[in-house]
Amino acid sequence: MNKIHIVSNRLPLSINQVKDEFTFTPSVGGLATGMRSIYKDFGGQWIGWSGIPSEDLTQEQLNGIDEKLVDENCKAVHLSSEEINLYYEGFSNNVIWPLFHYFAQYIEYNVDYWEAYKKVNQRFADKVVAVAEEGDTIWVHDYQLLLVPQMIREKLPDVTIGFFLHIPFPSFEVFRILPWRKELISGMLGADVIGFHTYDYERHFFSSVRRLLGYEVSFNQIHMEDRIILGDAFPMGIDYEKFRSNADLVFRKSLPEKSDLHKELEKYFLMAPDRKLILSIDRLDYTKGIPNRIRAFEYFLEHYPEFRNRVTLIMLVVPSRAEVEQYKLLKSEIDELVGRINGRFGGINYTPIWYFYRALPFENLIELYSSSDVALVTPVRDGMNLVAKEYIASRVNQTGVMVISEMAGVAKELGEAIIINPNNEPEIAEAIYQALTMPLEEQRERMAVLQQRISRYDVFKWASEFVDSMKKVQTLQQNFLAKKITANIRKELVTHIRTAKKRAIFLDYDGTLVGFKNDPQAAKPDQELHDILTALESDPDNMVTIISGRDRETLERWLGDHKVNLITEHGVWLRRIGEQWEMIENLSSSWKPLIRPLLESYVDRTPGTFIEEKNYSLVWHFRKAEPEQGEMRGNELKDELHNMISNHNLEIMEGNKVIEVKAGGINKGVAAMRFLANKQVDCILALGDDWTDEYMFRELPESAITVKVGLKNTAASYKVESVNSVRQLLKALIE
Ligand code: GDG
Repeated sequence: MNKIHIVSNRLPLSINQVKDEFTFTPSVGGLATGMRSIYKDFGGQWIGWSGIPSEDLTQEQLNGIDEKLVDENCKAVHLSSEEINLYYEGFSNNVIWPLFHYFAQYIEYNVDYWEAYKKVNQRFADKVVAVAEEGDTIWVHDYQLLLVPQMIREKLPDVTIGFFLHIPFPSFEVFRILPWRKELISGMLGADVIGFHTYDYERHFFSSVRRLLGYEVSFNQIHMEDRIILGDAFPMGIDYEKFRSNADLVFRKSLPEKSDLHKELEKYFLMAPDRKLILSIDRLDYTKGIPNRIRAFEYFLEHYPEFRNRVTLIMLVVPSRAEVEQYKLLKSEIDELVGRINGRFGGINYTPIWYFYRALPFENLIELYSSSDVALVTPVRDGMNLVAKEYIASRVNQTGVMVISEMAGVAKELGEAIIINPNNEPEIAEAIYQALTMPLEEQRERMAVLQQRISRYDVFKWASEFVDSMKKVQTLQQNFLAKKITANIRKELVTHIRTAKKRAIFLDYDGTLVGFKNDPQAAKPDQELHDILTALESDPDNMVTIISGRDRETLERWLGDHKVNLITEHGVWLRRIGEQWEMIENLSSSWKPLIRPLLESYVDRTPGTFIEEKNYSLVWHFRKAEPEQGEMRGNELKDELHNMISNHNLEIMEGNKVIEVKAGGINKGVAAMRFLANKQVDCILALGDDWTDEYMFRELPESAITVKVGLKNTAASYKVESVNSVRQLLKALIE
């Protein structure tokens, strides 16, 4: 693998200025730690904002920073205060953040924010384009840069791009609210691998892709016109060993070495050994469920009076976005609640809530984790929540209880924790009680399992799994491209076909010669297609056959005047040029009354679907249904049909948004071979787009040139992207 470059809103360091001198302090956050190994090992650059508004510095100073950053393998994107206001505070934090955390009421719909977001995303992408070379891999991070993957792809179509979203991806019903929803999702789809913390976020994203852009999603792959994109869940981990070893040190420190906070904590327990501490740590944010937590604690003290004077909640709230109105209101609400509870239950020697509104050094953080009997993490929405994992890693003696909100991504990995609904205050109070009274043995049992899991999938494993996926997707794309008909391959194929003396050409109709329409009767041949067919049939050495799942009447009406053979209903009927229809195989339709009621029940229950009746088959069409409901009902129907037909000579065919039940024993492959029997041809060309055409690709002799329209796995020897590329190929044959 060539270089891997990282792109994130901030560089992994902060820049300190003393007069004209600049020094760097490395960031210690999870992302910086996890990525440091990746971008250094793979010799890449980190592209991000420097953290200083550009107008605060002269051009000379900016150049000076850029030069110094070279040694750190970093490239700065310099942003002005206005850009930060509009792109970062505005669109990122006042539009995407509330929307993706289900706080739609806080969204500020402001076109200036959106314009700045696009402009700044383009600045990031341009910086990447200036740095990256062909064959490199680029890993873009988070909600501030959703448009960057597509912007890079436009300039560097052949690089591999990964994107990881650190916050939740909301359900389609919420995501659709945004006026710029399609642009955002298209921006993300510039990537080859798209990662989320949980499978739920992943499936919400797929649902938006399907509904807004109509791309097919099969398992965890999105099939675009010219690429395959992998979506997957990669739950981010922490630097487990760092937390474990530092927590280990806390217990070994002599009294003089201990911090003031640590001494205070020890004093608290000295006053009464059966005292307990509950810990919560978060940034000040409405997603974190801080007021709920305080109210639940109040409810707990009310209902379990025996714990008054014995339990303290330590709340570390790190200031953030202090100038934004909602955050100001939240801060006053918290201040008020804390005041009320401390006033109500506190005393000379007892403060129910110790409230720190500031950031603390790492050492203090570890002391808090080590000293607290319970961690109470109650966000109303949280992408992952690393605090929960850090608490678990810091419990070196394996005691302690984790209470976690089911709305945090991390809850999926913490089956042994006490899981609560953050909006249910009595339930949280009950969980606090359960945690405080949990026998030590049970605590150890639960904690041991949690620790094992969190230590195995740490931040380094997370990063390397994501990198592995970016490698895997390269192989997938290569396999796809290997079969793709490029301009050169097309030239060779055309020469080969034209030198043949007698050619059999099999053409599927829908999805191959014409695009899909909501109403199947609207997919009539257009003038261009008529012209192509006329030119093809005018060469007596071309034997053209349209081979389709359509009924006889429609194809005859549309193409009857051409000098082409027609094979319909997936091979049931054949009309040779100038002759009458004949049946390729004798079939029965006596089964139809048994199957029709089942299909009708699906039509009744699934708006937009309908039944098409052919001579020897019944088809349920769901193209006009709501995409997800159609897919879901389609899967149900297939299942029911399989059970029903097991003892009958019937087949279920799955086409593009159709499920067809037909008499067994005949398919396009059998039909094509019957048609070719006793004919002298020295070149066979067959084109088709769906599952029913795969029979043809498999049955035809190996020397046949078989071409699949679309990206999916296929038995065909070649692929083209679209109906348009099919027409280009056919035109090249007749030119
Ligand atoms: C996003 C998503 C997702 C906190 N206070 C102090 C301090 N911290 C450290 C913690 C922890 C980190 O900050 C907070 O991590 P979170 O996971 O809670 O949230 P974010 O990183 O803000 O946000 C989130 C995450 O990305 C990763 O993908 O989990 O859901 O919102 O590491 O230890 N560190 C120090 N002093 C403090 O006072 N030193």
